[in-house]
Amino acid sequence: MSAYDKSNVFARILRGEIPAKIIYEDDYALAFPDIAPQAPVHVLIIPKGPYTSFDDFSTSATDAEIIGFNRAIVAVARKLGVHESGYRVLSNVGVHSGQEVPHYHVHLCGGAPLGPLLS
Ligand code: IU
Repeated sequence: MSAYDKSNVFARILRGEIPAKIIYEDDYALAFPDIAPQAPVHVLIIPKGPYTSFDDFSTSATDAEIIGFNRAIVAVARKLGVHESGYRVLSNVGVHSGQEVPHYHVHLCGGAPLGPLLS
């Protein structure tokens, strides 16, 4: 993966340059709805640091960032009421995955049975 591009759309949301409906925010993460939802609940959770992907984040972020970010995902699931019914957490990495936005993001989907991930 190439160097972090500060002009990517999620970096611009983090800087407040593009409006987003913020669902959750803490020191480590920001969450907002996906503009093209694939499930009744479909939000994106992003770390506040400049990481291009799950791979970059897991390699480069501090332990505190990694723990804080993962706990934020669970906090979002609780806040959205899908913690009991279940949900899916997915992150695309790089070209073959179809990753569109080069700022690490996790898709959190739920609110209904999601079906198999791979078919
Ligand atoms: P991907 O994993 O990089 O393919 O996911 C990018 C997601 O970001 C995708 O589901 C888009 O609908 C979503 N998205 C968004 O919510 N807001 C935007 O301004 C843009 C993409 I560009």
